[in-house]
Amino acid sequence: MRIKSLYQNWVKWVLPFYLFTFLPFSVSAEDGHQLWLRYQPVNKAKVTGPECIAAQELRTYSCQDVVLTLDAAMEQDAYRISDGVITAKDEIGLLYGAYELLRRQGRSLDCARDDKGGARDDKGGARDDIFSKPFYKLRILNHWDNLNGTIERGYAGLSIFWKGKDSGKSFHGHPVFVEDPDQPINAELIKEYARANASIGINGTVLNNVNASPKMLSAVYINKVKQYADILRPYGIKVYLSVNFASPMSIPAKGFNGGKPVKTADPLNAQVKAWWKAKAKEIYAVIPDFGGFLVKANSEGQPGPFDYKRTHADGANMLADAVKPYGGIIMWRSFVYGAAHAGEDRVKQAVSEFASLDGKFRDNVILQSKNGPLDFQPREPYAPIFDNIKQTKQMAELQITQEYLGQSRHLVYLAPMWQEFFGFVAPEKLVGIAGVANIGLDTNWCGHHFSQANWYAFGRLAWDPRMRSEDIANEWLGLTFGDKEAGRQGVLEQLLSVMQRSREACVDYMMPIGLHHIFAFDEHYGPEPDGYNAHVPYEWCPVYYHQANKDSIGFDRTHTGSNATAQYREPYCTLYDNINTCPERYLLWFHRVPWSYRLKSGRTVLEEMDYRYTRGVSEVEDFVRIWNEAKPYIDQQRWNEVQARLEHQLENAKEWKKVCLDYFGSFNK
Ligand code: GCW
Repeated sequence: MRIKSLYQNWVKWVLPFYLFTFLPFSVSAEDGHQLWLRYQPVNKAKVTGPECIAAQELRTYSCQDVVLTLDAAMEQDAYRISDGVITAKDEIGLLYGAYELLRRQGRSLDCARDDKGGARDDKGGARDDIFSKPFYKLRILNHWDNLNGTIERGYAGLSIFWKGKDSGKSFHGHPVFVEDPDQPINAELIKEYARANASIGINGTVLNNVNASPKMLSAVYINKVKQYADILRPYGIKVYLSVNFASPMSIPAKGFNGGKPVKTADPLNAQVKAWWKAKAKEIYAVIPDFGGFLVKANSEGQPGPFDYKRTHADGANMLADAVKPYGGIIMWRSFVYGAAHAGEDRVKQAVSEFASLDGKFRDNVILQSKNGPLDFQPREPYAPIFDNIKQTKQMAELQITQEYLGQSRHLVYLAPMWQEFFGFVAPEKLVGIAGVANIGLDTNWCGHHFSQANWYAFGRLAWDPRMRSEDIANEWLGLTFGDKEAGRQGVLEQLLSVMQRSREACVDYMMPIGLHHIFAFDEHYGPEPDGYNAHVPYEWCPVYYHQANKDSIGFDRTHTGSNATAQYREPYCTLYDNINTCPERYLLWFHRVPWSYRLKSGRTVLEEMDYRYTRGVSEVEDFVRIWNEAKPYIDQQRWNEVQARLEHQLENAKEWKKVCLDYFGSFNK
């Protein structure tokens, strides 16, 4: 009784008061699930032309009438927008054009702002003549998702593709999940995922971890992949799978040897070849436009051709032959170390292993290499494999998930780093781009609202690697936080500055002047510069990378040391080899210096570290300040969530500074 009357009073008196007082000034609640696609239905545009997803999207969200037309002479995926007419070769091109139109309109999020009822745009309005075509044909996300639903290096919850169940066992206090292929797929969520990707031009997705389970290729999972392919296809997205090179040894292939596996995975063995051909046939029978395979072989314990004294080319070509009749491709990763060239400086091993194989790969094999020669560090020099491979097709692999850049807890915008990479490796050298996804089941998809910007930026750069990181950030901010309110523009400019500075800040507070891989073991989040463990490979230990002792610090990779500099093309080879010309941002990556060494600033190594770590921390302090000032302009939930993470980032930055200066300072009394 009492509860009821309290409720009635609340509805009668308190609620109207709140509504009256606060609603006009509040910003609507948002949880980030809509990503950069926060369009509100307008339902007033007349859209004519072929009936397709582009037409549906425009009919719902466009402020202006649109005519869709097909022109068979146009290039695949290209579109033209001119005076309210979108032209493309097929419905996918129309879809890309539609999203471009909406992107331009969405920057203002308000039809009424344009007096003619059309899209408002900083560059002069949607009625401009726009022609756009993707730079790369292959714009692919790589999901490191395991069949039991966990994600390797995933920081936004469990997998959107694979669901596991609790095994009842635990490991280090965490429940152990096992595969559960009986669980239905979440078609609605996958459709949202498809739409988000199509809106930024992504046209391929690898659905499982490169540390691949052979079970991925079993019939029950192929059936699931087919279901995904059917949802993604209308959005122009092909599916690909990571494969375990030893799959023939444990999984049956339809029509092969009565369902019996093979006793070997040797790529030159006739049975193995036949198994892969049968498997390809089985897949393509249900997914005729299946993209192909991604392979991590002889790396970090994965099986590969080297187990049979065969080369990477033998392995890749055997798979390439299996998918060739169907137009499939093989993306073969060059991220290898500790196998054929164990003991060699880790950053040299990819070139050592692949350079002599250049030209020996089939034309449907693409060598996929990380942007740096080590492993997605906050800063690395570019990977010299891009200089050494000349006759084989190459793709770059970028990491969207921030394994080494604060994961989904730090605000770090990655596009400036990727842009830096393209400054060394001309986009023309590559046939495609892969990005290790940062997507999970979290409501906001990426864990951190600002991590969505990295997914967005990846797509935009895959479409046009010459886009400036700043322009991409601007677009994303406008779409993600933009609104009608006056005064917001100044805030967005401040946030743009935060994004643009964030990567450099991260380098400063984690590993300035060329320090690298000084992360806590395995989790790769916090600092552990003194990390050493006799039971793991030496190249997993932080001390391997800085080699600090009482006299000096740094890894000599010049001609007097490991000679990794010799793998670079000129002028970089000479530039990096000479300490006087080597950019100081790579100092301790390439050079070993006495503690008394003075940098161009006049500071000693330790003084410079102190200066940089301090600068990194104060940058994050400034990010916190800016975000606090942005509060009136950002909806509450997203503001709170970002604020909590920024506070955490600041604490972490201070910890990095303290741990690293204490440790390195201990050598340099
Ligand atoms: O960076 C390392 C990661 C591994 C990852 C590996 C790779 C998928 O720590 O988790 O494994 O790279 O790229 O293969």
